Amino acid sequence: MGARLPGIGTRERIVAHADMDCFYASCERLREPALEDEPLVVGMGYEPGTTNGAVATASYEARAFGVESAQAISEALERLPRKREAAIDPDLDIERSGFYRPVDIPFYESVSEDVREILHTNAAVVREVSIDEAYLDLTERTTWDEVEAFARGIKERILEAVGVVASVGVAPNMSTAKIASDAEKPDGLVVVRPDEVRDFLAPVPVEDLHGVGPVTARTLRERGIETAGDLASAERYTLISEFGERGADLYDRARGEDDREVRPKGRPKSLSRESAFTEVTADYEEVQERVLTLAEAVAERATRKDALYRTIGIKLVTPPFDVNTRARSLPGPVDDPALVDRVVRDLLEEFEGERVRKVGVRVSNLEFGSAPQSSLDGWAGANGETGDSTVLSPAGDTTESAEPSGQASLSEFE
Ligand code: TTP
Ligand code: MG
Repeated sequence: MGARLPGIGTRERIVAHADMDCFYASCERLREPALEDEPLVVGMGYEPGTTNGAVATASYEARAFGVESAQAISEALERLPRKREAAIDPDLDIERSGFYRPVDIPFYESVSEDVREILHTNAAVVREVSIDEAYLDLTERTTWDEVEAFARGIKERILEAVGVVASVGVAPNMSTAKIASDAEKPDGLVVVRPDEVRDFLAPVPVEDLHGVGPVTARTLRERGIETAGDLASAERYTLISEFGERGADLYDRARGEDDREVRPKGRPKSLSRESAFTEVTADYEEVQERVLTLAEAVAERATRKDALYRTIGIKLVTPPFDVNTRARSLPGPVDDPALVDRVVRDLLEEFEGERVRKVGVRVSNLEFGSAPQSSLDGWAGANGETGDSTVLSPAGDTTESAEPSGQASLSEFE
């Protein structure tokens, strides 16, 4: 698409990017208000006897101690000991300690769902990117003169109705909006008008650009390119010869040129939930209860999304880190929570007595909008399947996996 002439015939799109602040920590504070304003770390592996976990996120108070996402939990504990340790250890300063809570994805998903509802009410198009962020096309809903107040309204509604804080960035395109939402976190609201895009981007370090991971950033820095401004004034063809088509994208985005439309995500191929035990357990009842809770959540989600499934599967991670998957195919697509419960119980039986680290449930081979096979007995003749070739990915994603939608979504996860 060619360059736009500002103001003539075209109206710049108004794109917002919303990203919740320290999302998992904010969720924990919803159900435990005493954690408000406290250093709070959400992660795994901090309980005595467990070691190799990582930080999922840290509240901004905990970040002040140097704790951050993806850090080894041992390092986090060094920087910010647990409050309960500090209370009994005279060598530790209680003022320099914090609270630790385990990750609870199903709960965070439910909070995320509430936020999404508000986003959908306020924008014609919403592209959900992860559990706590989404792009909104606001072009039809507001104007450049009014968008700041409009975006503030969205933030207020999220805070009032859900109780979490969102940072929002507004710009004429997705890549700039994403940088804008990050620019004044926490509780940020940054509007970058069309004529301000180049100046806004110029000082942004290359690693903060959409699509630049650590490897690309290092290569760019070796070439003396440290900011978006440097990229924007580099030679386009040099970037292309070095990085291929991505070089062209980088160049364009550094100049604030990004024509991607905000489009809803493609339909998921599967719906899944997983959950890890704080400690490995061989208690079959405990395992079964957890699996059935997940099964119920997955079936409920499928119903809500009008998804019919032809395959129901479970996953068990056993020590050290063996991923076992079992799945059963049904003769036809169904939406039947009771059936999910039965199949999952059945598939699980073989693992009675096993030590289990983590469990998951997935429905797949989804169909949308067609009539379900009404019979429960549909699955009586279903063929059992086992093994990884079925549906559960060993990578263990905790949410749904989406169809590629034609957008360059890879860069969003680099
Ligand atoms: P982010 O939006 O990257 O982080 P955040 O919301 O905690 O903090 P902020 O946006 O204010 O900087 O990720 C959203 C959630 O995803 C986060 O709360 C926890 C989870 N997460 C992980 O589990 N591991 C990770 O390495 C990262 C980056 C996030
Ligand atoms: Mg966030």
